[in-house]
Amino acid sequence: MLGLAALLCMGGQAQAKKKKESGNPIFPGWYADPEGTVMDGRYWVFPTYSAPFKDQLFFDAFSSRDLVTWTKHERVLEQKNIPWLRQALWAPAILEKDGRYYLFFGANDVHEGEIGGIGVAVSDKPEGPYKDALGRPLIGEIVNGAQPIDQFVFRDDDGQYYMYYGGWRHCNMCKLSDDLLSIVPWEDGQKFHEVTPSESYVEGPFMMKRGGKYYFMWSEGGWTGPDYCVAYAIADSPKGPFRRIGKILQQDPEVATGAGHHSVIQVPGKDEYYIIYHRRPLSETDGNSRVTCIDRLHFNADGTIRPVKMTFTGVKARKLRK
Ligand code: FUB
Repeated sequence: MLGLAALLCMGGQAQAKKKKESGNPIFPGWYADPEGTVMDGRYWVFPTYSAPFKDQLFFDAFSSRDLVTWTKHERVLEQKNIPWLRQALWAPAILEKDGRYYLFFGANDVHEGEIGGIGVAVSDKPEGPYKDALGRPLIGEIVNGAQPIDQFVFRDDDGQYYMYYGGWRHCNMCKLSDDLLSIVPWEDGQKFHEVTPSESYVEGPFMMKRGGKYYFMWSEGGWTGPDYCVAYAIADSPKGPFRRIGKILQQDPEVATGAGHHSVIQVPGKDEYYIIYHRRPLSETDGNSRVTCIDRLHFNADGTIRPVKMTFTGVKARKLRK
């Protein structure tokens, strides 16, 4: 007869074998604005801790080798390493450059005359700890009506890094220096150019390149409500012009509301894409009740993006090649 321990062990193995899909959400807890990427041979997701502003004083991060099993890295960035953070640590943007890891963040929900805005923290490891690199915001001013939050950093094929950012219905773009710690003015001497793609733009810009075209995406609607969603444009240049094509992610009465503030992971070297986004479970109405989810992002033959089908199952295991 099998002992209890053996039976439990077999149950555990069956459980481990069963998990072939990520499920949605991909990890427990209220987490929003997820930035997904590949670094150091692993998938990573850096989200906002979704809670009252006064409690948003740290970021956790999550890593995975297959998109199915996620490991939590607690407090990769926290208040003790950002002297000027008071509240509302929002919307991480993460990238690796020359063996160092740069974590851009929004802090303080800044308004005119206040200290806050977009900062940058650096670490030698993707899992941190990250430390504020400047001792002050990289962008603390409100230019063209854009609140300095929701930055996304994009590296073009020529090696130039651009930052897109902005809340309050306006989006600005700037060039970053080679060390990613300052802003290089445009040819006309301006530091920021407005690239708001549509009257319906609200926040959460994201840029990616595919087939020589620039895919610009952003969130529309109010993030605390059900109508939050993601729309996109395709352009021939990173500066646009951006013409809104349509929505790619929105609420589904069968699945969730408030789906938005996304990012996209490309499997390196493959024409294979995953959208990482937050949404609100149907049982929830509180603005901060947001969970991080993943689904496939597909393109049509003409290069347009197919509307995302939100699922409860998530995606199948997808290992990265060594
Ligand atoms: O999570 C805080 C804020 O909510 C983000 O900065 C916005 O994009 C919205 O998702």
